[in-house]
Amino acid sequence: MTQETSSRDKTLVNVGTIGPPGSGKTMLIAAILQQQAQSNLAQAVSYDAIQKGDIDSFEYETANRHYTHFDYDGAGGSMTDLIDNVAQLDGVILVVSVSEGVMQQTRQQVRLARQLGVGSLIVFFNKCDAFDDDVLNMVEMQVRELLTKETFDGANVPVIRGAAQSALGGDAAWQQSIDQLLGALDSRIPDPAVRAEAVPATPHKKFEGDVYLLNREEGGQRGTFTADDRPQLYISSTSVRGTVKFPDGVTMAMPGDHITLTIELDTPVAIAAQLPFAVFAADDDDDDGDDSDDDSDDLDDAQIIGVGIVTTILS
Ligand SMILES: Nc1nc2c(ncn2[C@@H]2O[C@H](COP(=O)(O)OP(=O)(O)O)[C@@H](O)[C@H]2O)c(=O)[nH]1
Ligand SMILES: [Mg+2]
Repeated sequence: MTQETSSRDKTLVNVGTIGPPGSGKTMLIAAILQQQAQSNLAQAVSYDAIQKGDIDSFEYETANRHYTHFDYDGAGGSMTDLIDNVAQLDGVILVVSVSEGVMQQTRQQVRLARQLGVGSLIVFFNKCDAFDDDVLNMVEMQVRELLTKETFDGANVPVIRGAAQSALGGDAAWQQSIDQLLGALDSRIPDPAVRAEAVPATPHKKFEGDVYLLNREEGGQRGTFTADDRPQLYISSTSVRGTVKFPDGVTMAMPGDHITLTIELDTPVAIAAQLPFAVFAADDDDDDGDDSDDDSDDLDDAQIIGVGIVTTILS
């Protein structure tokens, strides 16, 4: 890029795309890169190249900002990716395809974003090329209702009507939707304050956490969650089994509940207050002999139960 001098002074902003598989996240990244490449503000990467999955973040600039863009694929395991670096995100782009509308993964990811403290959320409403205004209005209303329900400012969240594939294909009208999206990122995501120094994480086994149990619509469990469950926790990029203790007088919790849990991990993990984590149903039939606890592969097909934040380290 030939922007070296000016780019040095640009504000660094991290964003991520969430949204169900097939909603158009990869196409959107390709379209943004192509668009900004025309003004020398990015290097274009083809849809096929992005699709290979070897690149985990993408860089582009606007007049005053340098964006680093992460893609979260929306499949079960990628929730763990979002948990891993949500603390670095300044804003999230939720991609909703008009053809599918609000899906279970949409609900789950919005809930997760909320629980994990994502402040700025912008909706890219994709595949608008294929539908008329009546449909767009109806689906947009569902999206705003969902956001309101999840305590985002549903009425005022920017919903950009776009078509990533058409923009990528060179359709000037839809390329404008990419400009609108970038404009919304610039204006709606506040300049990041100086990032707080991360509290050094040291190995601990026991902590208290605030947990939200996802309901069925969000892809959570059907039944109750009790102290007899020994769930699989995903925390600090580690998958580890744990024992849970409920608050005094509480014996179980239902999907949709918020609960304070005391969690004791089977093995110590480097953790600190404010760290996000996810709770999965343990797969007791897992006898593949893979005891590795330093990756999330074993959680790809696991049933997610809840998402939480460490509040207090106990021991
Ligand atoms: N009609 C229409 N289809 C689109 C558009 N963007 C993406 N698609 C379709 O949706 C499919 C999935 O897109 P992709 O970006 O791979 O979705 P991802 O799984 O969210 O990354 C693509 O193969 C396209 O066929 C669009 O703007 N309009
Ligand atoms: Mg994709």
